[in-house]
Amino acid sequence: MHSAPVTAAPWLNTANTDPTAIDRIEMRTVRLPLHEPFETSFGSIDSRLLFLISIQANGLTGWGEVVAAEEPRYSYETVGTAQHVIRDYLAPAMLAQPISSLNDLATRFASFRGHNMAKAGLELAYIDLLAQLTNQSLSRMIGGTRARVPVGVSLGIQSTVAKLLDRVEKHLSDGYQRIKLKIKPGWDIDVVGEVRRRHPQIMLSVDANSAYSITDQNHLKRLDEFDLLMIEQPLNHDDLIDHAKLQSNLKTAICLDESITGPARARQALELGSCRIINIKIGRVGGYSQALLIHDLCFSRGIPVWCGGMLESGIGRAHNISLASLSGFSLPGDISASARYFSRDVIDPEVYVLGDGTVEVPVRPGLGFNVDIDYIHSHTQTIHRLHR
Ligand code: OSB
Ligand code: MG
Repeated sequence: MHSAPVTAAPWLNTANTDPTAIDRIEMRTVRLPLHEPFETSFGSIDSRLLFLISIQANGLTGWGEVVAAEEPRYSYETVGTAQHVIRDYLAPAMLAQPISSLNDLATRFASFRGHNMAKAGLELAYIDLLAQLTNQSLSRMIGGTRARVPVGVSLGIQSTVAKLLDRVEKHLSDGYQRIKLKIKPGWDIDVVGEVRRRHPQIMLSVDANSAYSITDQNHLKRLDEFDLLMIEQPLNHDDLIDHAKLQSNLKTAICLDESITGPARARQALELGSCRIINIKIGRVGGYSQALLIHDLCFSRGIPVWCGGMLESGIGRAHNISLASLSGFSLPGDISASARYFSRDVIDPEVYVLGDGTVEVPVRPGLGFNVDIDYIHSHTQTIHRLHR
């Protein structure tokens, strides 16, 4: 069954280069319009305010992305809180002395509570830099084993079922291996039933983003008849207990997203039986250091994981692809083509989905994509530079 070796990731604890002295950290906000509004149970957005991080050391630039949204809906973090926490706490800790390993950086960050997306943005930039310094791809750096990763697409709530069916068909014909439907009360059983009737064989899942409570148990049980791959985060964002109750009454696997804020929560969720699948987002859990620990925990227990998405630019997307190349990521990730969200991405080439519903894992050193700095400049709203 699970005979392949777990993540090697020796650099987690041991340095494989001389300590890296970071010269400068740059925080930048960039607004990109979305092709079409993205609606979840939180509401609808029609543009994405990206928060990009670049760090400089040894004449190289490492890129990361803070995935926080503008409003504290999915998470309490926002672009504003992340700017504050990075500027006043995390960047000074990062610049204080040369960094000897990811573990060294994660240990410095651990003394500040929460703000996982802010921490992750800096970890991403550090790992990109380290990959360039050691002349290897991000995937190779973290012990990835896949040359291509399977991908699915997350479809927002639409104004009509006909429009949704249209989106489903388009993305199936683009090759996506799994369709995920956002649901909320009033946009659930009938809609999912309609999609299932039209597409009896596809890998189909739903994501409620916490729109239900345990008193909706009988309602949610009706989803069992649609042979779904999973029901993602049906209940409260910080709940594990009610999810365990619900899971014991459902045939369909529950996947937790919002509730899994780190390795300890992942362990607790598995011990309580709150879910059978875990969605790993590097931002939500606080960086590669934490994502790898959750991956390894789940791998050792035979729990499938997959890589979630946060409407990232190509920079965050490139990091997600590398994460999803680890052996435990056995289910399709929310890693769509750049063109799914943006008419033009900040990387070149953009992320493409191949006809078989996979994305190629880059082999070039670092991110594996060129960062289109001119395009970024042209859409930049704010820049803050922090120096050693
Ligand atoms: O719950 O997975 C989620 C987007 C923003 C915030 C939360 C979620 C999502 C998505 C889209 O579902 C995933 C993506 O394609 O980036
Ligand atoms: Mg989700």
